[in-house]
Amino acid sequence: TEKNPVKAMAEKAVDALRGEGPADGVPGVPNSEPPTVAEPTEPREPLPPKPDQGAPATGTATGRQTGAPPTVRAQDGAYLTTSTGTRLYDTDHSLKAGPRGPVLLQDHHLREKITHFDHERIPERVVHARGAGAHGVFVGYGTASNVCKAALFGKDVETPVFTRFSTVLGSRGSMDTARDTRGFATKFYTTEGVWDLVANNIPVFFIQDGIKFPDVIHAGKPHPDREIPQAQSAHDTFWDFVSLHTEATHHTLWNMSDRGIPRSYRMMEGFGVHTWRLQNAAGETTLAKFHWKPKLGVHSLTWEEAQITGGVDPDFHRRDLYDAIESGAYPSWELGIQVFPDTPEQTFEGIDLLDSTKIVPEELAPVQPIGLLTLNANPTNFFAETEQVAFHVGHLVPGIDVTDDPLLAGRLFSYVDTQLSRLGGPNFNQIPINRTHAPVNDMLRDGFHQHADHTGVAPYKPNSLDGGCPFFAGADTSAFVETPVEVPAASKVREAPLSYSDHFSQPRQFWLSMTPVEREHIIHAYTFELGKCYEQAVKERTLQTLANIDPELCGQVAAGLGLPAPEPTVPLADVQPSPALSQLGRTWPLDGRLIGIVVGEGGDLEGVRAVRDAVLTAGMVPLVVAPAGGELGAGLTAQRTYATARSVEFDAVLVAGTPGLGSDAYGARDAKAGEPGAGAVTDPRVLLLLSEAFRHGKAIGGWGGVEPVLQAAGIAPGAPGVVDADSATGALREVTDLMGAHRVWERFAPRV
Ligand code: HDE
Repeated sequence: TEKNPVKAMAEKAVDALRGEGPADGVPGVPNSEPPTVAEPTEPREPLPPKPDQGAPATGTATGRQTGAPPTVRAQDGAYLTTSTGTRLYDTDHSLKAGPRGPVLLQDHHLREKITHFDHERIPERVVHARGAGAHGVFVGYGTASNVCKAALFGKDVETPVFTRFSTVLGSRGSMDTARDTRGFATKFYTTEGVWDLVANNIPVFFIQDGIKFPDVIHAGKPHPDREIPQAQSAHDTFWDFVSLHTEATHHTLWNMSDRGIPRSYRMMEGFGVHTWRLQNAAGETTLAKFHWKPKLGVHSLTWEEAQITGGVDPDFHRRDLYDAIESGAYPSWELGIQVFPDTPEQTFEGIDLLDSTKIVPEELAPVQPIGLLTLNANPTNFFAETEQVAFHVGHLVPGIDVTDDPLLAGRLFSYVDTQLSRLGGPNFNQIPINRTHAPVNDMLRDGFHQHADHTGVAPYKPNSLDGGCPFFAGADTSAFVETPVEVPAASKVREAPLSYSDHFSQPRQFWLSMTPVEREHIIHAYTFELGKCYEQAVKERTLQTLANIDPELCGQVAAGLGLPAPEPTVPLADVQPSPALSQLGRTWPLDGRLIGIVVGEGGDLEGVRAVRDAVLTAGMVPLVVAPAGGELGAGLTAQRTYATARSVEFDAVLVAGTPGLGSDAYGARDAKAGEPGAGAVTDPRVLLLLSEAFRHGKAIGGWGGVEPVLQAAGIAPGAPGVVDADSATGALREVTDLMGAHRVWERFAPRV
């Protein structure tokens, strides 16, 4: 019988690939190189999807209920197919007229593959382009029920969530550790629909009115002519704007504080910024501000660490979040609310609750815990989940409503609008990561990327043809039930209330609430950023805003810039410090912290193993740093080498003392303990690691006669936070005690 021609062609192609058979071509010239690494040939089932990647538990965007066919998954079956499921025998060669002939237009597979690839990118977010996300669960404490009827706050109610953290200014590929505000957006898939709490790690904003958003972002983004600098505020246009637009002073000061350079997404607070209106089951309303409090405490990088990390590991925060979750060190935050009576003035203790450049100090209105968020699963596919997730401040559930904050009004418009161009049409809520877990029956129809097969003929109300369906819910179970807030009779104006013109009293309060070390960091930050500006007028104007915050701050920054310090133009506000604003002075759990353990040729491997095991038992991550990779003996493997390790990765460093911490590369291998030159010939990369760790205030512990090595790194014996112990575990014990405070703060010598 005649051979099936397609099969014959396939066999021939496979033979040619394996280099086993002749194929048509130029005589003597092989058609393809034989593969050097063979692919497995046996088909196997693809890995099962993670449970959290499934379709919504109940209902889908189509309004179908449980029991409906699951969402179509990508990657089913073992064989390569086209996008329409037709199996393929080759995806490596275009269809040609002979092996050296022209490519034929009729190659549908080539065209499908290239066309799809050409359209793989979507526009990045206009702000918050760079981010990282994770799945998790929110559990209500039941403590909010007296002020808010939202089902998710009920006692022990579990709600699945997806959280995305982000920087604001940089592009998708920019570094994580830029000095910037961080986004902290959470999508709650509640039984009553989706609630998005689109928060930041800074509780105030640059502007009081949404209409100014394009201005502040245009000023912060790279200069339009050269498109530099990337992901930074240290340039003229940013400081030009914020020095002219003094309502930005408070947010800018937070950015210049350590809050602008978090240690980890896991160690940031989150703030809903605006005041929201809550409603309880009895219909009573309360004004509230939302706060996320990290269980691990609020911690930051030092500026030098942030800069080094930007080059050494631009994915530092993304990696930290992913690794922590993968290793089971699930980060968690308590959600809390500050509550205020819903009075017609909408002020609290004289603070305008509709002004998003103001906080209400926690000492005046304590943050009351209402639930716990735990992030416990990484995304399976970054694009599908983290990139396509679409947050919107108008995604609200019954019990949570907006106020008249004009900044919030701008956001209510912007978040849907931006998805139309970013996600290509109005059906972005049907993308799996955005789907509600509640049944949908919305009468919205058609549009680009419509996934629903809507039934019925009457997507309008009132109707009789679909039996009057869908019906209205009662006011008690609906969102957007307007509270009859009185709007004072007024004329249409483009104006702000008088209270919005106080731009300096809360910045002064923030400054006065900082410890001396934190103030020193703020001075350095302003001096650095303004030092990067070219325009004299911009520097001078910014010094004027600093003078209106505090003369000491202004004087120190002016000295750093070599400029005179101006006098304040407003009376310095008489404000009480708010100690809750400081990050220092407490101790915190160490879950998922990284400890570098440096060992040299012939070092104390038994000691290294003992501390590695103890670090793991304590829920932290040990990373052994050796001169070269591979097995070290004593059951140890090097996770980092002198070439790949950098101090910024570690929260603390342990050093197994002599014999030598040298390496072949630096000819130090033979330097043994006690011999002349031991220590002095320590590999310079180890010295750099130690001196940086010291400079950045990290705990350092050694054993086995580590003193010469420390001295070679410029670290004086007995310096604060430097432990020279008798044993490996002794060193670890003292180092972990020090780590609870995050850094050895005594190493920083503040001037103010
Ligand atoms: Fe946003 N913001 N924003 N913002 N915002 C966006 O929406 C906007 C503001 C925040 O991980 C955009 O989907 C306006 C305050 C976060 O996907 C856009 C104004 C706060 C994220 C937008 C603000 C935020 C965004 C861009 C002033 C803290 C990232 C992409 C009126 C409470 C969400 C997108 C994510 C993203 C507009 C001010 C937080 C353009 C107009 C205040 C965390 O719609």
